[in-house]
Amino acid sequence: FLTEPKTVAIVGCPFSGGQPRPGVDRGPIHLVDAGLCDQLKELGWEVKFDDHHQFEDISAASDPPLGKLKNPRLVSKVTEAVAKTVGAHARDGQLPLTLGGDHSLAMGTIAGTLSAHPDACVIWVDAHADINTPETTGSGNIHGMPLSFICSLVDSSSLGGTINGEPTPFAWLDKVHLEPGRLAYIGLRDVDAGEKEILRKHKIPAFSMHEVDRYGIGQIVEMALDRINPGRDKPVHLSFDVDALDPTVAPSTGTPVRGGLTFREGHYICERLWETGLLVAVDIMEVNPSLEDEASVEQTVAVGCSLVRAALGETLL
Ligand code: Z70
Ligand code: MN
Ligand code: MN
Ligand code: MN
Repeated sequence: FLTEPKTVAIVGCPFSGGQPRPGVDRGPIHLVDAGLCDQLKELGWEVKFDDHHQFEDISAASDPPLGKLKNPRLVSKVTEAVAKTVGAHARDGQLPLTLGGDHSLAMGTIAGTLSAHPDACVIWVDAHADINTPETTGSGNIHGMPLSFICSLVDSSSLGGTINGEPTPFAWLDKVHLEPGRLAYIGLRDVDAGEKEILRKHKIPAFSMHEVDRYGIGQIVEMALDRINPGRDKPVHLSFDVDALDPTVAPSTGTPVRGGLTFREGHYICERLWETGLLVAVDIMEVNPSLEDEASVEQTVAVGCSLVRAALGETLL
């Protein structure tokens, strides 16, 4: 799916409006400053990186909540811009690598991928399911909801229609649609009751830490691919929230949850997806350099870079 010479387009997204903790917008800056571009050139990639995305700002005063949703107009504007950028790179045969920023950005990255590869499927590596709807969300934080929008689970009365009686700003997502059966999760361990119901209702393949323990990561990745990509012929988008990793591995993230993936399990997922030859887009999300001490930040940023290298073909031998 990628054209030669293989080119990675780094889309730096300093954005934190999908959740309340400041600092996650500095994640992409730290990942790039750690030398990610040179590391990828070292692996033989052409690297396109101009600068981090400059997003239009919408003041908090002109963006009051819609129902429970916080910063809805800002998140919509930013993710629409990301969708255009990621989509343009993907249609050029490049591999868009989006650095977050919070995970609401995946509304944009997956929409962009689908515009170039309509039959793409998604591997979502996360402690959380990020599939709350505007109705089921407890927090109102949109980083806990991107998949409900992408999979068109937001009912038509709210998507492109109204939320709490007001017109929603998410009409640009109306024609974007990922079949829930083309999404698989790995690493879940903090899923809200309403989300569990959604996963059951739509039969979304979900491999929690329990399944990782039971079958081992090698089998889990094949089981996930068997469900969403049985012929191993469809393009794959990897959306990796670093909180999928155990907090001892990636401490500097907004909502660490104990009992996560080991360093190797996280890397194995990336390596195996690269090995399939099907990978068309990668997101690394939720690195927050303002959390924990300096050593933890350095460790988390280094792990983020290392996951990217694993997904882009750094071989062990
Ligand atoms: C919860 C919510 C979430 C990340 C927290 C948490 C979602 N399900 N995602 N941290 N990365 O607010 O909807
Ligand atoms: Mn997430
Ligand atoms: Mn998460
Ligand atoms: Mn839709």
